[in-house]
Amino acid sequence: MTETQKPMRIGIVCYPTPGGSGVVAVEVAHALAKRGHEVHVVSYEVPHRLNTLLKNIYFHKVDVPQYPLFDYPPYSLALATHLAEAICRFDLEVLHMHYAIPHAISGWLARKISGRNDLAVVTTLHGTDITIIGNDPSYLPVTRFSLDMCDAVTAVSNWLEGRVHDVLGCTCCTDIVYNFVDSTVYRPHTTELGQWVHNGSDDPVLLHMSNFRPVKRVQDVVEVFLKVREKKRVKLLMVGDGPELPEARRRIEQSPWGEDVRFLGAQPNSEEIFPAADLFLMPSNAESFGLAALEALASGVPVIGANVGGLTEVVKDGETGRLLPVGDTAGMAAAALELLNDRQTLEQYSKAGRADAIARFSPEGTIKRYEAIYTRALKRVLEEGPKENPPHPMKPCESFL
Ligand code: GMT
Repeated sequence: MTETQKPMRIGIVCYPTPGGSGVVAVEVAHALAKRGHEVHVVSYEVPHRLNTLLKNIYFHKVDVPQYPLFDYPPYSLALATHLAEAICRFDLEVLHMHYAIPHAISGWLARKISGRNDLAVVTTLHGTDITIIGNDPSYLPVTRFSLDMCDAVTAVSNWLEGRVHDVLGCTCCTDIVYNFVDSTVYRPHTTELGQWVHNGSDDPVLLHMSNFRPVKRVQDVVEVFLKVREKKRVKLLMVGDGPELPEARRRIEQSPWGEDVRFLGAQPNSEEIFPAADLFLMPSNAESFGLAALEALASGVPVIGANVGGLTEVVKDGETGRLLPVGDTAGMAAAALELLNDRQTLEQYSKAGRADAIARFSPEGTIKRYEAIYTRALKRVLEEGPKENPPHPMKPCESFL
């Protein structure tokens, strides 16, 4: 912490599931706690990766009561109530919401309920909260309103920042704060898993790790593997779970190469998995950042992916990986083969990727950015009070009716 940075009491709200936004929120919480801030994490389950044994970290579970009348229990209201309680009980100064829906509006409501006009509400946008779900006609007005009423809004890439204005029509000023990686944790090293996967052979390993949702284009991962495997002995490691998993498994089992693929399911220690790979595959339809790609780079694993969204800001095409058009599995397979057949270039990419991850995505730099944003947001709210009126009052029929 800088000498002028005094410790703050910060509430962090996130999804507890293994997705990137929850992982980023928890890593931010850990890093803030290590820097002496008091951090209160609020969610409906203990988030994946949260280490509550760390000094300065507290976890508060949101209970969502069921009632026969509720087909859809209102989580956003239960969250607002729990947050208001936490604001008062722990005298929170800042609420940092990760993923706009529904967290941003719950934060706004919690401040109203608590009557604490000196509390700053900051929201970090992660991707589909703007590009897909936040933009759905049923949510767009509330997404726009809740972001416009925040004291600060951040986006995880330049690309996503552009979408805030284009897609939502928000005029909120959005800071770009890249996600980060701890390169002392994500680093090239020999792992037991690597030895197990190689199973005594020198065959290179392709890795895919995700939540296996359609946006990840997992079937393209299978396609790339099959195309590479026709030309070269390689193995494929599939890590994660989700709706696309059964189909991927079926296609692999029907291919002649089933023996060369391992499906590990969702795993907690991804830092032990990346170093086992030679290349990481991320052929997604959309990525506002691509945290797993960054973790791969820090682990010394070049990325073969799609040239979409914020992924182009994380992976340097031709230096730390190769980015090709979405769906170009032939191009991705060719790029993978080119690198695997040229160990010297692969090594060069691996070193460059790790060096770039350390240089551009360090935890220290990111946390200092967040501290500065909290301080600025607090100053704003203390001097001007919470915003009262949205800059874009909704017009009749503007949304969907
Ligand atoms: O936006 C989502 O799809 C969910 C979110 C998550 O919780 O996994 O993923 C997004 O946030 C990550 C962390 O900032 C980014 O690394 C991912 O690129 C982003 N996913 C998409 O844009 C599809």
